[in-house]
Amino acid sequence: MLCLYLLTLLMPSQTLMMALPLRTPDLLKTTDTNEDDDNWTTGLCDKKMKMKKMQRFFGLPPSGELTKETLAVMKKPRCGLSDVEHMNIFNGKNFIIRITGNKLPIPVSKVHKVFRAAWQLWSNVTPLKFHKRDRREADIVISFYYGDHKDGSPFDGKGGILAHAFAPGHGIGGDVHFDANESWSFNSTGINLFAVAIHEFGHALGLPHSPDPGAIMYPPYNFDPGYEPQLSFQDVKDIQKLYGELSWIQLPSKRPPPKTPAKCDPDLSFDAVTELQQEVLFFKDRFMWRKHPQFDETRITLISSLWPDTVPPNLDAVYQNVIQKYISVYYWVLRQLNLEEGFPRNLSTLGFPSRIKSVDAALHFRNDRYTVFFTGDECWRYNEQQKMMEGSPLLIEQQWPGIPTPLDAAVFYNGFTYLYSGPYMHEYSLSTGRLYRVLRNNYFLPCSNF
Ligand SMILES: [Ca+2]
Ligand SMILES: [Ca+2]
Ligand SMILES: [Ca+2]
Ligand SMILES: [Zn+2]
Ligand SMILES: [Zn+2]
Repeated sequence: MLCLYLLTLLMPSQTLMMALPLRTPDLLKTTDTNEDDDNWTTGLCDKKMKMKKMQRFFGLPPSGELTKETLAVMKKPRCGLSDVEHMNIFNGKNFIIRITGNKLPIPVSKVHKVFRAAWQLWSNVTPLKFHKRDRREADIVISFYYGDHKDGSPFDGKGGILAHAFAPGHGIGGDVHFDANESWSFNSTGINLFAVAIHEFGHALGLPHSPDPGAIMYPPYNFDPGYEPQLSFQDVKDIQKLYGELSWIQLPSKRPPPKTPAKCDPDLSFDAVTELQQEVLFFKDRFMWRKHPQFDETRITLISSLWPDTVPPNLDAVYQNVIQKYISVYYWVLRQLNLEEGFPRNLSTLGFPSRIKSVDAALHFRNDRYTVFFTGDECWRYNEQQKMMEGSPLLIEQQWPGIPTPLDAAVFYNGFTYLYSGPYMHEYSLSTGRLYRVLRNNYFLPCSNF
């Protein structure tokens, strides 16, 4: 249960909004579709198509333009394999592993332990067996290299490419190389060796990159200190397709691997929903969907792809605040992409009594400059200008009749109020407060399956 956080977004002024990466002039230019048509023979179109493909892969609005946000994703530390690499598989099920080179600033015995734990994750769910040997002929040779190491893919120093692996095959096939210039670590400082090793061993066994942001085979490095690296449901499915399966019962944890939330899941519920500039963001666990008015598609992506890794998963409530000044609370305030100084703070300093440990949802009324917080079957009205709670809480059912409590999330969108509870969202008129429709949560994402 990690639901103690309230994340508030500040959108102070129009000028600042324009400076934000989510809405650069570049992005706005993409509505001009004629440019695409005019240039399609010149190769520019091809470039744009590639950019769009890349943006889709990472859950960004597929504008085809090199936006600041796209650039940020491209600059993230990542694996050196191209996302369209053709892969094959090993014939056998028993692999000899050799670890070479002792030139590391981290203890070798610990490195070996990390590698063993990493390949065990793969052998836990398949009939594959790994044996570490020091003899020369090995299927998978693991090495750390500086810069150019004569395999046609030189490393680039600290940052950028972290490691690469060769698809299964003879000789260099199945081998894994780590960039010795990285600050490898066993925790969240620097680059976590365990997380990268699991990913690279996946390649060594024949797995390509996965577009599932919850998969270990997703290309950008995204170690989250609150989340132990592990194979996701998709990773397990993919490796079992290549080498055969073991049942979940044989898994040491006896628990099925974590599944990335799916927008077509009829039971899908949200942790929080908010407007952010022209977009609507839907949060779930470590993930979010971004609905942009210019693009029909909504792709899932990691929350950490937009905000710093310090923002926790399983958010309680998120809202975009148009007023600049803030008070002390146990919550998170982000200005643009950065955490505001002094946050997170205690929720009680907002004026909540000590019995309120977390909020379920928040709704920000920008014109009247107040925010409604939902807790259990109550709602609290917080005056953003005077920075104080207004009076006692009211019962939610008095304000919004027909909504089951507690709520999961709340948002204004297209002139309506949407309150989320379980797999349904309730659409209320902004002016009359009347309940219009009860819809599936994925109505806006959308899911075409039903
Ligand atoms: Ca090899
Ligand atoms: Ca590097
Ligand atoms: Ca919530
Ligand atoms: Zn990779
Ligand atoms: Zn190499």
